[in-house]
Amino acid sequence: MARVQPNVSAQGPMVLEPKEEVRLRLVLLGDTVVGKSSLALRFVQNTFVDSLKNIPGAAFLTKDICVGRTLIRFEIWDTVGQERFNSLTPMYYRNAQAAIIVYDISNKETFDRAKRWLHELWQQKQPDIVIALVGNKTDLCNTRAVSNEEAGEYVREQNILFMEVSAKTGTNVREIFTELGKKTNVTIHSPFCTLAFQLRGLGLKFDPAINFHPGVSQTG
Ligand SMILES: Nc1nc2c(ncn2[C@@H]2O[C@H](COP(=O)(O)OP(=O)(O)O)[C@@H](O)[C@H]2O)c(=O)[nH]1
Ligand SMILES: [Mg+2]
Repeated sequence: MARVQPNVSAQGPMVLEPKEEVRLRLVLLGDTVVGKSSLALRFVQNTFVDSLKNIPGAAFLTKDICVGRTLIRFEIWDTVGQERFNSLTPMYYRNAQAAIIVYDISNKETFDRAKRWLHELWQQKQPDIVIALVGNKTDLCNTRAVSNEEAGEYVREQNILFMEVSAKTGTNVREIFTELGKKTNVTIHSPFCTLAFQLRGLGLKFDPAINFHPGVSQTG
């Protein structure tokens, strides 16, 4: 069980227990080589690997963060290359509570592909899924091909979260996950999810997730 870090105040150490814990199943979507795995690794381990071939094929990572008094356990599902062949099945994102659709700001084609992923997600009609569009590689702004304005205008129409980030420098990476966590936490308090919590409190497991990848779990 993850613990909340002690909060040191002028009066001495004070431990703030979380009022609740939520599990958040998040999927990463987007074209190949846009930096999905790099974003996950930056968020979970605060590391960056500059060479594609050195990036481990992490299918499943976890990370706990506190948002207010809520401990959010992100369960991050990353593809291990299936997106390259357009072979991601809807099963990959069917039970997701949050999705990050990634594009590379220096590659217009990946932005167009991200729009198609969003369209695909809307078609699934998943209630309460919280979606963020993320423009990665802001460190490559010299070769930018998608302007912040263009992407911003698009997300306003779609009413989803949007942030430009860099997995390489770490800019905005924690921020976008935190924003998603906050928004999902609001959504999670729908009557359906409240019931799930009550069942859990009674010791009954409510687990709609389908695990179909073997994977490693990392908490930190
Ligand atoms: N310059 C730059 N390169 C990045 C960034 N994020 C990822 N990359 C590189 O882009 C390539 C693809 O990254 P990867 O995470 O494997 O992409 P994925 O196929 O979407 O999972 C790798 O060579 C990464 O080092 C970034 O923010 N800036
Ligand atoms: Mg990858």
